[in-house]
Amino acid sequence: MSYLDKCLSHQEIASLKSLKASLKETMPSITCVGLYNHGKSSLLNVLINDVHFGTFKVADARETIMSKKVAYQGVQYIDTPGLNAQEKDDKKVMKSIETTDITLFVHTLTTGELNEKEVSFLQYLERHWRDAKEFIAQTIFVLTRTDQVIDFQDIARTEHKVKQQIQDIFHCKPMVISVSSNDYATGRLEQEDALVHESNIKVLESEIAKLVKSSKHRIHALKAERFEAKYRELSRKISGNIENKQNMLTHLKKKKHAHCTKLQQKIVAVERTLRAKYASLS
Ligand SMILES: Nc1nc2c(ncn2[C@@H]2O[C@H](COP(=O)(O)OP(=O)(O)OP(=O)(O)O)[C@@H](O)[C@H]2O)c(=O)[nH]1
Ligand SMILES: [Mg+2]
Repeated sequence: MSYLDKCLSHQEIASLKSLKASLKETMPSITCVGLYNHGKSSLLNVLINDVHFGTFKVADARETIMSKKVAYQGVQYIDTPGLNAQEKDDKKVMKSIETTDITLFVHTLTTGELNEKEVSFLQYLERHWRDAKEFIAQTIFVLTRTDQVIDFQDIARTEHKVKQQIQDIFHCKPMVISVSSNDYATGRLEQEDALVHESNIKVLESEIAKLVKSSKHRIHALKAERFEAKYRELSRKISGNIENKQNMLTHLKKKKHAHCTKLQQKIVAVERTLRAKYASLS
């Protein structure tokens, strides 16, 4: 067992190794979050070009229970369980947002503006995020199911309301894009370019591409920062350990010295007594 193994736990060594390995990984991550059944998994399928909706499970009921990651064209796409299904899910989603590079906050247009649960989640995020502007800069609010809205003006009205709601919470302008995953998939399958265009997915993809490009440099810097912080923390722990051991050694040396001195004195005393006894015999 090396000295390092004695000073650090398995988890500490594993975490340092994985942070070091992550420096080589330059794949940015995109995470879809939002209330359940609002179209997160459908959108991710479309973004990875799976127009058959087979990769990320889609259903009318609450479907995604575990987070799922899929790598596609140099980007990691992450699906999360719906917000507000269970408290532990909200915590999972919060953690996913903290570690991802780009967030897609998905909301169904047909339900109108953001509801109370979404607003309170965003308020919670605003209170706990290190920098609200940073969150807004890495997030696109995606309004889904434009295909189910009859009056186009309703889309613009809801977009406007949602923007205002987010601005009231974060005090900066968000990016809001309305799309239809279904129209995009149908358009692609039936080769109807007009439907693909109408779905607005291409606009979303081009905004995502801009964020991915700008995030690449930031990602590496952030990973290096996380690795260095861990390295410093563990170095401090090892130095502390060495210092403790040195103090212990000095203490033991002193104890040994005191013990030897006492022993020596006892030997001298015994010798003296024996000599005196021997002299008294002769
Ligand atoms: N018409 C229409 N329906 C959609 C669209 N996107 C998703 N849906 C439907 O909405 C329902 C829920 O979609 P999902 O993609 O499973 O939603 P989700 O947010 O991943 O749901 P959970 O995993 O349960 O949190 C499904 O029936 C989808 O077919 C869309 O753009 N248009
Ligand atoms: Mg899902």
